[in-house]
Amino acid sequence: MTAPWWKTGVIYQIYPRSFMDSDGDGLGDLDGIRHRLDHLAATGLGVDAIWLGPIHPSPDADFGYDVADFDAVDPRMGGEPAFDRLLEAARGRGLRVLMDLVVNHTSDQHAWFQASRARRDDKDDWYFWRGVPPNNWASAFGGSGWRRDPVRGEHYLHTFLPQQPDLNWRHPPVADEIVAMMRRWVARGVSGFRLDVFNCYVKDASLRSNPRTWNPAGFLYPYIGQRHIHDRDQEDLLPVLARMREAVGEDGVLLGETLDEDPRYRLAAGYCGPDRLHLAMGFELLRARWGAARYGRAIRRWAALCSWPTWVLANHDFPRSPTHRHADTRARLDALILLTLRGTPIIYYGQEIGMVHARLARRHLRDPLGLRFWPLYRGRDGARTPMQWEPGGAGFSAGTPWLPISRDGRSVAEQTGRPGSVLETWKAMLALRRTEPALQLGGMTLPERDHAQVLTWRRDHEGRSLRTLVNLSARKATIELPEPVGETLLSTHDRELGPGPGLTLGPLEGAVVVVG
Ligand code: TEU
Repeated sequence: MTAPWWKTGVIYQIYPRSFMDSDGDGLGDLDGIRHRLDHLAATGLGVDAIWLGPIHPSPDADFGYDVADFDAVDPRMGGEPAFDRLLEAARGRGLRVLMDLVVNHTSDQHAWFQASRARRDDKDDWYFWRGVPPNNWASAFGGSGWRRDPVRGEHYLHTFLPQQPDLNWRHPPVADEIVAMMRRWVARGVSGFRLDVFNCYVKDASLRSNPRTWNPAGFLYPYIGQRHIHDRDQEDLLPVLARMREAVGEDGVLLGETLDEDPRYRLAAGYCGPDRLHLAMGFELLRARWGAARYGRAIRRWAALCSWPTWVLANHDFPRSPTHRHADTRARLDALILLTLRGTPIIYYGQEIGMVHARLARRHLRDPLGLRFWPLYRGRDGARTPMQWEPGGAGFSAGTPWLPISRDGRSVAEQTGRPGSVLETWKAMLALRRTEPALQLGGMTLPERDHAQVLTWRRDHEGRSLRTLVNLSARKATIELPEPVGETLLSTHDRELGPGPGLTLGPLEGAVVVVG
């Protein structure tokens, strides 16, 4: 039986506002993405699926994560016609398209919320309405999780911004409508969904307060002053996931993103299974600071939790890699790490050229989190700057980009065809992964003990054994392997590493070799 595409394939995350602008308004759009598909398909990187950040109409309180109409595509993105054109062009290149499903909450401008606050159209119970806040739940974006609505004269729940009221998933018509909407998008050609903070959909039936923690910062930021056990991760979520799983069909995928995937609360991985998610996102590795021991611990922990892990090293909510004197070399090693671990890799746009976190002036910030918590926390915009297609910030838009384009000298054009560039390393690693079933599906053996400098693991499949070796330190490293080393399939230093079993790796050198 052939393995499903979401196991063998590579997913590429696009932040649509920042990938490619086709009409010169400075905002990325779907025709722009369509014009750049050759960069992603077999003619370029050769990924298998693209995960589009939210493309529905949104007032942009949280830049698309506050949806005003789940059945429409934002006209600024090109509307439904542009989406249909993109789906067809992607299909023609063997690319699947996943949508970002943001249904823990809606925009406060959504018709459902407008009707609910006005007690119209049987939408009364589609949100959480109480005369006074019934518990201590806090917003992940600061302050209380309850806001008094002047129209209805009651308080409503918002896990995030007040402009993002939470849907009441215990009210049956909510799940019925969301699942029906999912089916409509699947019928249109969508291959699945990334589920935004899915573990928050269903709350405690009695809306009980969360137990407090003794974190003094909780007085300033109540969200971290409580253990989140009643505002998420409820058993009654599982039947919802089962219905969603059925909605995407045999060939579709559900990629779940939990809010706070901290294993102490709830194992994100535990939400995967034949009647629930296919994949769960884990941020252990993304959160780990650069270094073999820290990366090794993060890999070991997440791999042990998941029957089939996903791996990310960047995304739209976390800082990209910092500017560093070895930034490009590290970006090349990221390719060997992300693309040879057992599981499904998710590449974040720009990683393939080594885009680093942009440090934006306050006047350029758009993210509500950055605007609220600046300068303590400068928000997420630095990880969302426009894709750098050509030198000098050219190639993204004919207009003024919605966020400044980083002028760090990295661009697709400058790196295409240049031996040893970040882009050519990512392309070579992706090509190797496509030709090696051991890298797509093979078992993974981690070393008994982590080496202080070198990350390594072995991948085995049907008698073929490969080993990844990445020296994360800026010093030469020697390592004794448990087996002889054969051909070097990929080297960041363009050399044979073998025959081992003792090997020496140069500073920040990586390789994938045949072993055994
Ligand atoms: O993010 C959930 C989440 O983990 C973030 O709130 C994260 O804690 C925050 O961005 C600080 O890094 C999802 C989306 O990925 C995010 O973009 C949305 O803002 C959020 O949900 C609300 O929909």
